[in-house]
Amino acid sequence: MRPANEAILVIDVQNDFCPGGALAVSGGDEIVAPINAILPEFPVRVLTQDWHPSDHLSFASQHDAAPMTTTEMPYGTQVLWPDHCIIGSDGAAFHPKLDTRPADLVIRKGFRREIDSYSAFFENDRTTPTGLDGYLKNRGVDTVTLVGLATDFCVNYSAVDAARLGFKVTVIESLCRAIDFDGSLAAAKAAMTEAGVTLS
Ligand code: VGL
Ligand code: ZN
Repeated sequence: MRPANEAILVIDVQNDFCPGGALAVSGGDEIVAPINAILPEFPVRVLTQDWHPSDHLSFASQHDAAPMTTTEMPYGTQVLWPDHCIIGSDGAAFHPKLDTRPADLVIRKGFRREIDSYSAFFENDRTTPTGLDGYLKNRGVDTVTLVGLATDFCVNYSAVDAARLGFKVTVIESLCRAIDFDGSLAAAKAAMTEAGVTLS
């Protein structure tokens, strides 16, 4: 068991991000078994779940636009995604093989129509908090390890925010998979490194 100040954050290991899902990440299901294996090593365990209303403004369908194009939102440029992780749907459920029983907390994010939320800590305006920072600090956590989907979006944003909030941050790359669209993986790795995140 790791020391009491360490948490694992398992980001968005959900059906829609796994093969066959609405926003499938190649190899997304390969990380499930090894995540199950390391989860019990951490004294604090948090799972996140992307959780959107069916008319969420990150969906291309709401803009009559093609998926994977971009639009300008009040908080900046937003990638327009296929409809995914709709509240209560099978696609939004955790991968059936993910062992969710050891989790202490499930953080849902992206539930406000007007704003996307890649990060487990802040919505995409980078200021509206999810509450996770307070939860972790209240539990005495100062060190976090991130795994999950997708490396270049939700893992990246969560890791960079965690570093910005003063946590010591490691991303285990072998327990993540990327969307890797339009150079996003290389950009994400550069952003994480720049923020002081350890890529292991
Ligand atoms: C994610 C795109 C849209 C992710 C979530 O979990 O990385 N990516 N919503
Ligand atoms: Zn989403």
